[in-house]
Amino acid sequence: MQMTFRWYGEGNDKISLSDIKQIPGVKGIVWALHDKMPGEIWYEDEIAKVKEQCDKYGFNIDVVESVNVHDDIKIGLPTRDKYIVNYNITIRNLAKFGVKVICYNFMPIFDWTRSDLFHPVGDGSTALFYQKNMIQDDYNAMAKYILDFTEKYNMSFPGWEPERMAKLDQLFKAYEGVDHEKLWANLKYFLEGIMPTCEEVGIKMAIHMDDPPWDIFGLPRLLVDEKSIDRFLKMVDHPCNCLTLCSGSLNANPENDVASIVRKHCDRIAFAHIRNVKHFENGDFSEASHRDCDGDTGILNILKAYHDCGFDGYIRPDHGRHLWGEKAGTVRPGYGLYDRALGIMYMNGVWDMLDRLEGKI
Ligand SMILES: [Mn+2]
Repeated sequence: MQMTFRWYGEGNDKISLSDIKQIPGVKGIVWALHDKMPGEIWYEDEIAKVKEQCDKYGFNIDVVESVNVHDDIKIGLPTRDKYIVNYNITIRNLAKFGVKVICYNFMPIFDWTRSDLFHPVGDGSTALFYQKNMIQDDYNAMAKYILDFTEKYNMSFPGWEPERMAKLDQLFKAYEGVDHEKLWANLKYFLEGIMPTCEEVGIKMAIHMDDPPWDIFGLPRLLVDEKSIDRFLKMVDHPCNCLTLCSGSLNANPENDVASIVRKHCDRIAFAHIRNVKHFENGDFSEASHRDCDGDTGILNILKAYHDCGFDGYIRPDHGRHLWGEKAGTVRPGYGLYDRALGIMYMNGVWDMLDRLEGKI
């Protein structure tokens, strides 16, 4: 495995590359141009700037998360072809700077969704929290909670661009008639439009699981369980059509056995997100530390599965809790420094021991 750490960029992240350099074993920065709207081309000079910043610390920029997909592609409008052309140009530009994996998602309108960004865990720390009965019918109330937060603290979240969120009712109208089958067809059309470029320049497209893995506000969600992952990989059976297997997103549904999905599809997992989730009986869930016993996701089984498969792809700790003074306004929700660094050390520890038991180190 190749350990990475997500970073939101100079001036957009309170965590510095120098901070990240001090976490043992981090080889690469998972990055993006966060001021880009979905559908815009990423230009070479903009990419070169990030590469230069990361080069100074010896970090690779092999993984981008995310190049967001324009709504017209997801809806299947005639204008999608223009945005697919732009996407291909961005893929080519990224490849010129050594990028190997592009993480993206295909969720209609909303990206990851939570009802509380700083929920007390019980030990003095806070974490992202999903209260099931809060995310039912009123999408405007949920969007308002997120947008008020981003405005108050002057930050933007990928997938929650205020420009898009301002037109929520219009967006919902545009997605009318886009049911699961239509969305699958639109995803296939998109992938078939970019696979030749990916093959030519050696980039893997790695779709992120839907978070949470079920329909919300009547919008279809596709990448939700083993069956849907099987369908996705078969639908476009190409070595560049890969997964960002997010253990936390999948395990928000406790029925999902992430370790067995790892064993089944390891060769098509380009990027692994490791995150632990704690479930409550009423269907709510909270994010937890990466330590296996702090949640229900089965982190040890998942890491063992990756190790058994000889996984040499990219991996990163996903969301962490907020610790030691990290709070709203000082930290991006889920993306503090400390708990993700602890998560890396936990993963390093497990991985090193598995290597040792096999005599590899
Ligand atoms: Mn994830």
